[in-house]
Amino acid sequence: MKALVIGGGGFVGPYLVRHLTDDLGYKVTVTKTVKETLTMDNATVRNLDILDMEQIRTLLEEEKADYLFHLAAQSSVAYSWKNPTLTVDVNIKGCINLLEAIRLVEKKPRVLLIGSGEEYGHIKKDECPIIEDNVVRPGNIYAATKSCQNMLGRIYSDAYGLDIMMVRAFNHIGPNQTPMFVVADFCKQVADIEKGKQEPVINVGNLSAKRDFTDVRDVVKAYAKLVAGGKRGETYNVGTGHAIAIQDILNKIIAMSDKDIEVKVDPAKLRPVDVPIIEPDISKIKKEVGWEPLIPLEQTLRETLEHWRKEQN
Ligand code: A2R
Repeated sequence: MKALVIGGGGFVGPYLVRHLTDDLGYKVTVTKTVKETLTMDNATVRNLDILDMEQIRTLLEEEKADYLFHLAAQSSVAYSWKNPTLTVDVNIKGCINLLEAIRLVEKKPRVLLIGSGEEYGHIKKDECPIIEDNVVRPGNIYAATKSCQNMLGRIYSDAYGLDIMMVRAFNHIGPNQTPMFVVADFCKQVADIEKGKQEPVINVGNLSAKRDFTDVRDVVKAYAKLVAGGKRGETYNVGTGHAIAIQDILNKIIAMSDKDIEVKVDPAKLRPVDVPIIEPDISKIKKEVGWEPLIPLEQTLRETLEHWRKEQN
């Protein structure tokens, strides 16, 4: 099997590529942006800007992949408030460029579009755990763009018969994630404190929000199973099925350190709108492709903290 990973220079890409090559034996080409550095042992790395449709078309014609994973995105909710135009460009225009290019080439891959649990937005109490057919009420700009991507995927699947599946991935975490995301941010701050680079005060945003956290190594296995065995035009939740308060995550990380750490709310880390709870129902993906997460949260948190401790050295 030949797989093409678009936007593989970020957090998830290298984990996905390693799973596809090392565990599944696929031949893989992965794209990154010009400014990124990415070296993968068993995969071909190419530059791609998804805002340029001709570049995508050439890539598809040359690669003739069986499976395509679309990871490229402006993936930060916080940054989407700061730069909504870029977020809309990359996440919506980039996606339509990709879908159009696929429509126009002869060898069409099975496609997995990576959306987000954020798409559900303002979830009502009785809607949790949330199923894929629930109404979506995106609560931020990133979520709105991912929801639009999901609709485009469905439209291209229905109108042109393209073999496209969509996922709504809930928060995924692990070593190497940028500290723009909450768990990496907390772990980095704790490692900085341990190294004496930061006062023993950890700066936090909204701690009451409840989110579902899955290890990235479990998440990429879900993606591989879905692109191979998912149903055309369908959307699948990817998560653990159990939301946890950010406060509890913070407590677990602090408990892994022997430093006495104070917690301080930093207004700069509070988002303009926050959604109180996001928790998925994962029975659809379990039933249809037999995936479920295996790595316990404590292990992921420990390994992420270890990663940041090593970064200090
Ligand atoms: O912005 P950069 O240079 O870090 O590159 C990001 C890339 N990307 C692009 N690729 C091609 N053409 C563009 N115009 C473009 N703009 C951004 O997408 C980055 O390498 C990649 C996304 O990686 P991360 O931001 O690290 O996201 P992550 O955590 O790997 O999540 C993968 C997917 C995303 O669609 C998320 O929204 C979703 O899973 O949760």
